Amino acid sequence: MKEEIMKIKLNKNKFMEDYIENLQRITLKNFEDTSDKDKYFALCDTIMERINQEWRDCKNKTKKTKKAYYFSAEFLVGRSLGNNLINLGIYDEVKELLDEIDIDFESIENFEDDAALGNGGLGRLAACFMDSAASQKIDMYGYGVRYREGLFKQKIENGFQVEEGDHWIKDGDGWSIRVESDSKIVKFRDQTVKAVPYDMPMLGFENGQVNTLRLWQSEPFEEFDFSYFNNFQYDKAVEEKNRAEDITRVLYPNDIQREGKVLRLKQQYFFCSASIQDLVEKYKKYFENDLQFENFSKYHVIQLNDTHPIVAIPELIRVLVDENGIDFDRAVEITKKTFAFTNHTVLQEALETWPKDIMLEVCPRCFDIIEKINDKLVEDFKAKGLSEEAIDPYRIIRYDQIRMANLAIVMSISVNGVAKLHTKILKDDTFNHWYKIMPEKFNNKTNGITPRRWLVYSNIRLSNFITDKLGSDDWKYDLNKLKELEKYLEDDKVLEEINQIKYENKKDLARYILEQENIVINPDSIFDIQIKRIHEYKRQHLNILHIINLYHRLKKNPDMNFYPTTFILGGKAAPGYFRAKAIIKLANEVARVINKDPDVNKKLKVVFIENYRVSYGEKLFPAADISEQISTAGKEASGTGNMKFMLNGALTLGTYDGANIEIFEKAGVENNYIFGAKVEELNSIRDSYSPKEYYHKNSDIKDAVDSLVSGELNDDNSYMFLDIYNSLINPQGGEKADSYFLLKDFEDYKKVHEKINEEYSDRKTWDRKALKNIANAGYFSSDRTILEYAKDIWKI
Ligand code: 26V
Repeated sequence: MKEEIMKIKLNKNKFMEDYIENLQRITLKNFEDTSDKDKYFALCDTIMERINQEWRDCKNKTKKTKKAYYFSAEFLVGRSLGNNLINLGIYDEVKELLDEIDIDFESIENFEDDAALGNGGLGRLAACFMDSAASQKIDMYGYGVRYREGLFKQKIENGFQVEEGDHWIKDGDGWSIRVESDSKIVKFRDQTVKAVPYDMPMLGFENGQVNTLRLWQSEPFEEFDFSYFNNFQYDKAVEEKNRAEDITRVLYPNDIQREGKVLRLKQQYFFCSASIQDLVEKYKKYFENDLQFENFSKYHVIQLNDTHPIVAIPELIRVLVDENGIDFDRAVEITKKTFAFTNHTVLQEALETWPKDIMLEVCPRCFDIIEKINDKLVEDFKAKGLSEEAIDPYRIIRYDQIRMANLAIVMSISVNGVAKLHTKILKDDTFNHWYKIMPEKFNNKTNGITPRRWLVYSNIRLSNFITDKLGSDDWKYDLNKLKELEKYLEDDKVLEEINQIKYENKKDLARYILEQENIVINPDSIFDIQIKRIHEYKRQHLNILHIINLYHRLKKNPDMNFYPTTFILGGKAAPGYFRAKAIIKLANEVARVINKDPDVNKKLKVVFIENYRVSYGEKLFPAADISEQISTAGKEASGTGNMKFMLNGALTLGTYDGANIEIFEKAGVENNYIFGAKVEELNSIRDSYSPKEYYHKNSDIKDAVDSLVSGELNDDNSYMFLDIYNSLINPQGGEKADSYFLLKDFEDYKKVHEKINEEYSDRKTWDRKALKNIANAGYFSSDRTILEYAKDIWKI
């Protein structure tokens, strides 16, 4: 492995010369008159110039080889500058060079807006996969949407979430190349637009590989427009322009919750159509003799990231049949060998279905094709003697709704879940009917994270420590090598170093939080962190109810044995998800009350991070002592934040859910904190569960829940706290009480917190547990995950 590595040799003088030259050229200014922002963009330019040759070489040498295509409506890339420098192996050198001309790298870095082209886990996973594929020299292209506005920016006003637009490219985009000549025409029933690709280089880690992330932007189809201009119909022309640009104007901010909007399906069809056209066009160019597309599936495998890109399936059939004269049945056969499908959630509200009339309004031909596939499927089942009723769960179209997952399962070579437990639930439950008739399609690919961004770049102290202790940086290429750190488990000096690194990281975070949130926190306290999208199933309100109860107990009993703790929460709520917004208001209100109370605020602090995002995460993960992963068992498909915490030496406080289970397995249950009911138990009590019983029997639960409506906490007459209260013990309008089992798990959660609080003072034991977690995080590298996809599914 290592021999192949072509660390780009940095010719320092040349780099500096180019940089200053670029800076002055793009600004038409002398060096001393340029701004920090100019300096940031000139640095992007200089790096893009340096990788251009390798990028072209990679594109050229893979023209006629089998490639994987990762189709995803979301790529949550975050910032690229630091990461690209790390992957090029020139981070330190460039930092030093800039230093020589009095440019502070960190301050320039802040001029880069996050590319927040995703909601959460699913989008960030796609970005980690891009990094890992390039780092493992796997030829994988990403295909997606270039949203003009990324995920909204979150402002906290008087404790409430307020959303603001995120026009992330308003000052330019240093990391994309607009490839005008590869533009495609996408036809909707009522509109024709031009899809223009913007290519982002995805750099492998110190290996010379540059893959491509191709994001499509919707623009007016020119000829069409000009006719209006020529006829002086300016308003009409502008209107058409806007209508075209609307398609990729904004990322839908709904994580999990689905929304049946025409524009959303248009986005999906838009990027899938452009991408499929791109593949077919290139295939015809490089394999000009294969007019029958005999070998198409030998050269292409398309991985569908959840249900969002599934419309690519009928689109490939359409292009083959309507535009290339392939027979329908053959086109279906070719297509069936090309696609693979990943599911990312078992929550019913996220499994996409599209009403027939919307599909007809957007891409009528796709509906035709889906209907044909469905008819054939139903016919086959009938031929096998199945009754109408027995066929129902398999139908792709039912009650005029198109069930996208069913379409993908029929038409794919592989269906996978994203953690062991999740895949088991898919097989036993969600897709059990499919599993029964095609078990060979189902497989598990436990998620992972890229160690470059989430350790090498974001936690330099720990990264240097590891290299120092292992005597080389081989672990960056093969994260399993971290296992060798276990030889230091009994080495007091090394454990003390781990302790010191965490402490320095906590001081950094404390400084940053003071700057950003204007809250003073104590780096000597336990940092207990829960950062993720806000959702009832993730149970941030369990965390907050526990904090309320803890506060009351501390207040009543000031001499209580208690290790000072800082609870940090962060995350965005979907703008239309009232209860998730209520949870944010509650967190902020609890923080306000506690932080200003002199009786407790030396021991207890609560922080709600404003606008949690990738670049804030890079500061939070390295500083955590405790990683809160407290979803209701069976609900979190995998989780990936849990892995980032583990890799940075935090201990997991978690339920038996998603990848937590595998984390406990690898690092040892005794080195983490597990609590709560398991899936089997919850399944068996689901119908008889009575949260009121828990409420009446346990005075801590009653104390916490009552505080939602006692007047102690003020929700500014929004009725938000009453809504949370009702959801737990006083359900309205047919809703089930406490459907996420907070009250059932409360007592266990409280106990495990007490255990943590007690055990934290024995720092040597704690640090040993942290080391045990770091040493066993190797499995959770997305390098391992992507290699499994390549070997088991893609066969490349
Ligand atoms: C669904 C929808 C529905 C339509 C509107 C927009 C939208 C946007 C995103 C989603 C995806 C929900 C599924 C998801 O994000 N799952 C998460 O995937 C992570 C990566 O596999 C995994 O770690 C998390 O546990 C899982 O919740």
